[in-house]
Amino acid sequence: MEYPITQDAGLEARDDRLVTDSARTDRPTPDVDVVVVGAGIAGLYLAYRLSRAGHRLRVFEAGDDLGGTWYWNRYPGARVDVPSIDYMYSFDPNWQRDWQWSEKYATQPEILRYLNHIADKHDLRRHITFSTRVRQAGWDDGASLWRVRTDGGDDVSARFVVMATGCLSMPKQAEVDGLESFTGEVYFTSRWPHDPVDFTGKRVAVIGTGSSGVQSIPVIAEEAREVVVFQRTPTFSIPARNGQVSPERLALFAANEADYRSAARMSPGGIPMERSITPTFSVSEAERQQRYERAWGIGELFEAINVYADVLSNPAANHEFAEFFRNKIRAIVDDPQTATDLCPTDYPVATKRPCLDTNYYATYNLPHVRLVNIRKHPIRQVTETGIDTADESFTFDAIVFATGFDAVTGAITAVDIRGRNGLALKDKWANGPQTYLGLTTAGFPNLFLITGPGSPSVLSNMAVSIEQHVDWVLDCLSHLCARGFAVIEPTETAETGWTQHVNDCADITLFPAANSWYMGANVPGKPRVFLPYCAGVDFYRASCDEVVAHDYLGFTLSGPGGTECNDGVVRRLQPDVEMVLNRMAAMNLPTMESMPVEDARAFYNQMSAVRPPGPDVGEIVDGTLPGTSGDLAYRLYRLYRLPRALARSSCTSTAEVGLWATPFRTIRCAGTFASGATQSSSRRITVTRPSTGSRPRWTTPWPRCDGLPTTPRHSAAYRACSRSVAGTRAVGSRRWSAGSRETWADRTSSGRPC
Ligand code: N01
Repeated sequence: MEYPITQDAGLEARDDRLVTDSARTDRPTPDVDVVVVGAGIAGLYLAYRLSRAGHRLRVFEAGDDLGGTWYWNRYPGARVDVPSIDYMYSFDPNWQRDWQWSEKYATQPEILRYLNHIADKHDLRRHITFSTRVRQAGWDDGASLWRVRTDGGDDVSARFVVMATGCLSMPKQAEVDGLESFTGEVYFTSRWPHDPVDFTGKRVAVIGTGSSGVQSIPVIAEEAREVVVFQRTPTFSIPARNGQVSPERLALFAANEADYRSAARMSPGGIPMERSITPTFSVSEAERQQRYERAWGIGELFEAINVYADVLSNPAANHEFAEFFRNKIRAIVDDPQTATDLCPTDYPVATKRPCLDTNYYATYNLPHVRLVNIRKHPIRQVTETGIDTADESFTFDAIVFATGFDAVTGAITAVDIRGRNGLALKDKWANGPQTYLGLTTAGFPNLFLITGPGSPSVLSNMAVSIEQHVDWVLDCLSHLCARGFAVIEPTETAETGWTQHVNDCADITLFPAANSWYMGANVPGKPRVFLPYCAGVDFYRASCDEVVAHDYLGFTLSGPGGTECNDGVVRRLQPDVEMVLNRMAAMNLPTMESMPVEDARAFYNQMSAVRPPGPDVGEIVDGTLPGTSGDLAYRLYRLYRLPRALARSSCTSTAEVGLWATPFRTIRCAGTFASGATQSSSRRITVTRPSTGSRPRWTTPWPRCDGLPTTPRHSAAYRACSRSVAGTRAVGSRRWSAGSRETWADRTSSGRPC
């Protein structure tokens, strides 16, 4: 039995397998196969792929025209911060025949022209209903379809809904008192007027110094009579060194575009780049300074952050890099107090999105530009004529809010999405988003999220991540059709496992240390959870591909012909183990199990040597977990210093002792028995959090997992890794690159000693 995907009468289907006759099923035929919400970069690519595959679709777009982010964010100085030729579709072959980027970092108008060019070239507009906001989407379980309502009165049924709403599209509120009394002009960078704004001769306030503020302040200062910047948190910004598109990059394209695109897809950030494997303190200070200078000079964000392997995990390494930045700021800015205020000191570099700028810091040397540090001089209110701080009254003709977004989840939960049993997505995510692969969420069948929380999204080149997600969704629809399924939904097990993996990855980095929009910390009341997946585009893609290769691991597929579910967790290894293995693979080292134990131990010691020491280990507790072939022993080390994320937690599980010391809140054991059988077992720790607004992340019981981790190479290497780390028997201890935690328990086997 096939589910009723029907052919768009006006389209020639490219993939005949997808086109089926709805009359052959007894299910109600929906109005369309797919509703897409949003006509930005993701919505346009969905329109292209879905229409070419013969699906009937409707795209709803709240804006009066296409472009998403690039439609709304028209503020002065708005540009992309990924090189233009990397920030474009790869599906459009021979693009150089009819498109050329004029600059290394294209302006907003040029990117919008590009998106219009693509839409016209591939005839995509006819699928889009503009000026229409999707208000509600409800899953009808009986009919196995979505019922979608818009503010334009549309009531559309669809087999699938795809949220292509963008990660940075729901603006934050102004959050200042008295704005309604201001008689001058008010602008939001995220909703800039379409008509030109002229600041010539005006006194302008800018609130906010993230990417939008950093880009717009120098341009506004070129026109305005006076600019006062109200800064809550200073930013790290590097010079963009904009100009012509790099001839070297164009040459790479000309040589082999397919290879170039493929390298981007398999890179850490979605731009062809070797992942740095050099730890900061493994080289001399002179070499470090040389590399920092290169990072500052190259004018590319991803390259700069990639300067050393441990910038985002080793506090000491991060501190040194941050100090290099601060020295640059001090060297550019003339007034020492302004320079001090512009130097970020309360979060590690790159844990808030760094900026690319043109003349940002130098702008503060202009006589008509002034910085107000609102941590020292808080804004009291907006008045009729300007802004009052605690100790000064300012008069302005215009106020510009560059105060950012309710990022990643804001635009999704703005739609009233109701899944099975009427569950609202907003309620499900009240304590933080839970997704499987950032693409789907349990209880919401046939709902896809493009670059949703738990995927690399905002940490990557969005163009590459969007294409990967859309391609995955299209492949999934083909699979469902080919196998006669109508509905796909992730299991709780898979979702819990992935959500934990996303958090585990973040927890071994410095990201959680910042009050960033990555953490939801910029929106009052938003749960403090790290939203994107930080292990990289390459590793993420591998996970998505593995899920498919294992018969849609972690998904339930159902249809008239029955139900199929290969339940499981796609990433079981602790991320630091994964990191070691991936680094070994990058260095083309033999797998650990193929090394003599001494070599493996030496390798591991060498890797540990470049990490900072963790805190002292306290109490040690032994215990066992049941395995199918016998008990597995574990040893647990209790820490005296708690990881930051758990500092306010209390433990309520039976295995309380030491549990809050374990970075991953899971006891895991794995063993190889005399019979040769391998098995592992784990128990999830129950941690309740007394504070409000935090996610009850650790209350779900973890299913006992028998068998090996999914990747054979990893499982073998993991056993070898544990074995060699532990010595001949037993107990492993490990240092964490974040330095704020030390381990825990490793495993012993009750079978053959390892
Ligand atoms: O927003 P932001 P953005 N009172 O959240 C401050 C992408 N982007 O629009 O840090 C006073 O970064 C806030 O202070 P704090 C890019 O990914 C890309 O600038 O919360 N101040 C911060 O300084 C970027 O990261 C480009 O303490 C308040 C600023 O406003 C993301 O979009 C260009 C405040 C907001 O900075 C968001 O950037 C633009 C308040 N009540 C954007 N509330 C490219 O280059 C907030 N702030 C492609």
